[in-house]
Amino acid sequence: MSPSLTIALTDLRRRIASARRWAVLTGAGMSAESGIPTFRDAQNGHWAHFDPMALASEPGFRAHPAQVWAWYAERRAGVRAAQPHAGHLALARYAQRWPQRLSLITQNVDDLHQRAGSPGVIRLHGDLLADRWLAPCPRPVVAGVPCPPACAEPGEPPHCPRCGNLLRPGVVWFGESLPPDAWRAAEGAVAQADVLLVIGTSGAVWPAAGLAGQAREQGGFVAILNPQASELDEVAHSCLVGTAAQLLPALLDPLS
Ligand code: BV8
Repeated sequence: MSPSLTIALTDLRRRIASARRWAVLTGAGMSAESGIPTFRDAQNGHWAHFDPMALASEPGFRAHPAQVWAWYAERRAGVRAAQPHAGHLALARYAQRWPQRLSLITQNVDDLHQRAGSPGVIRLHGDLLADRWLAPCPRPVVAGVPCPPACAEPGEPPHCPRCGNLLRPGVVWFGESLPPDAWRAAEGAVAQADVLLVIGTSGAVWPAAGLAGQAREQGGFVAILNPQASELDEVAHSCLVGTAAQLLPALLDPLS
């Protein structure tokens, strides 16, 4: 580890140790070392092969339901096969040692933080492993009979046999508002945070990316953990160049 990184880690650890409350915001890079592709990695990022607006949006799903459903099915299989790595576990150990001091906010739609044991994860962009109906059900009960279970044709999204409503992934698509409760919780956590650690995000997706600037404006110390430069570097006080699985145990285990 370079001397400058060691200094930055030591300084950040001291700030976390003296923080009354602090927060973490994670992005796809947090899951990279668990084998889940990020969005922008050129060699294997999801978006290297697809136009996110074409797929991760309601118009995209309505236009190409089978293709979008297949993309999410493939991603779900990848998440189910993945395991939390040392960075997820370090965050969970810290949270268990110091309950109520750390708020964990994620842009990710996988469940790795939860499976690692982190409590109360604030999920800004929903849950990849959940389904919900594409449209509000027009007639949930007909003649006393509730909706029949969804049925699926191979390769097609499941649909209601009575009204044709489609199931869709329980994620927030582009052009959709974030879950109000999650967004309020995230803004509230950042407002109280003496430190915000931003891990594994390019800072390209809003309004989540705005949380870093909000933390800075409110006097919080903003640190970034990322092996590469990001769009948030200019609002950071400190940039730790490295990966989540490498740096989080080094940062947090001495405190846990
Ligand atoms: C909305 C679920 C209101 C779906 C996702 C300004 C304000 C508000 C909105 C906008 C705005 N400007 C533009 C918008 C619109 C849009 C947007 O942000 N567009 C972008 C593309 C410009 N935002 C929205 O639509 C949001 N909704 O604003 O609602 C509204 C409502 C109606 C009408 C108008 C407005 C909704 C956004 C949510 C989209 N859904 N996910 C799915 O997953 O399929 S976003 C999805 O992409 C992820 O959840 C994640 O958030 C994002 C990808 O970003 P990252 O996580 O940063 O990943 P990326 O690959 O980019 O970067 C990885 C990073 O990790 C890199 O920096 C890399 O160096 C690093 N890394 C790699 N390995 C490691 C590592 N780091 C550490 N360790 C490693 N090992």
